[in-house]
Amino acid sequence: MQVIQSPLQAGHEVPFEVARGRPIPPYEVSARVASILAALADDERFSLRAPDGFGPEPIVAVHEPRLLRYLERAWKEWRQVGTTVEAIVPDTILLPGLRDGMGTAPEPESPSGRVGYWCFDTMTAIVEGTYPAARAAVEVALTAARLVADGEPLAYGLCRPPGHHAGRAMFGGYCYLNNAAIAAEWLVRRTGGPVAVLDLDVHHGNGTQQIFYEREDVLYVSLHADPATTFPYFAGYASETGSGRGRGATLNLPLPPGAGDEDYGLALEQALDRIDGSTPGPVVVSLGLDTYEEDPIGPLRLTAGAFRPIAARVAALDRPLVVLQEGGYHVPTLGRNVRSWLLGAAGVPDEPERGIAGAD
Ligand code: Q9C
Ligand code: ZN
Repeated sequence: MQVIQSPLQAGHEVPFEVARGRPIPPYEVSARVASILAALADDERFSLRAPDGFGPEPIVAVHEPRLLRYLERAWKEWRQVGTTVEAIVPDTILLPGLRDGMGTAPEPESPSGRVGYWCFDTMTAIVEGTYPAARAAVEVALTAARLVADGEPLAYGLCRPPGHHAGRAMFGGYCYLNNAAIAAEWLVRRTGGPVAVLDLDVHHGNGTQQIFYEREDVLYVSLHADPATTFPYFAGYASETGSGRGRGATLNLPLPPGAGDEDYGLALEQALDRIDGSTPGPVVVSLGLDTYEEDPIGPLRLTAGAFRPIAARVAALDRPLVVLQEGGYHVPTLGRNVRSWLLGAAGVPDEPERGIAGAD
């Protein structure tokens, strides 16, 4: 199986995230990719390759062009005003209520104002290497999509930073550009047919849902921890089912905190039934391993042994799969869990797991 990855991801390393009012060490770190690459190394079933270039067109097909311009310029802009900044984080965020009844606000001119116009949280800092990494993650996703469109049954894009929380005109949740949505839209245009997105990250993919909410040709199906108690809090409820022409083309399956393999398996069957009943086309999988029981921020409790059978169930859809990396923050086991998932998706029979350096 082809594994697409870019060394530019390592240039995105934020110094902290602000959570519950405090700066803390970031969870979304490049060591995550090192863990994954180590687990896939020296195994001829995985062929590593670099992404191709696609240019900005597939990005602005799903994102507001001014968001892309903002991300491109943000770091330079802070430098130009002469402010010393370790990382760009908003302190004043455009909550819709602020403009209630008064129409829209213009994009501010100052760097401090601008970041709060585009970014919805305090955990998604911008550093010098952020934009190149985010652009590379998109190329990784599109290269995986192209391989699948050209006939591969399965490709894995090791995207970092992740993407599913980034919406049409906003970013957050460790995400800047929505890799999965960009790949899905590219596939719709390339194949002329429908595409499904199966979001298995523990957090609801609010950005992906938003981008396709009124679309009937992109089915969005997500299993995630209940947003009533888990980020992103403001989207991912079961009552959200799409609107307009997209009515019925969004399916949210929230799970209570603490849910384990069995509850998850039942919800997965519902998710797969929905996809199975839709017009055939490629499936973009937003693969988060933050459903794992040891994940430091995910409240679900999947065991390591669950990932391979979950992936085998997804593969049983018998549709082309573009698997894209989203979250997963228990670095010592992340690579092993990704590897289990990919082998399950590829239909490789069960085998004794290799030891993981540092994990046991
Ligand atoms: N400080 C993805 O998994 N909130 N994003 C974490 C702990 C942000 C997760 C709370 C979670 C974002 C792609
Ligand atoms: Zn997540």
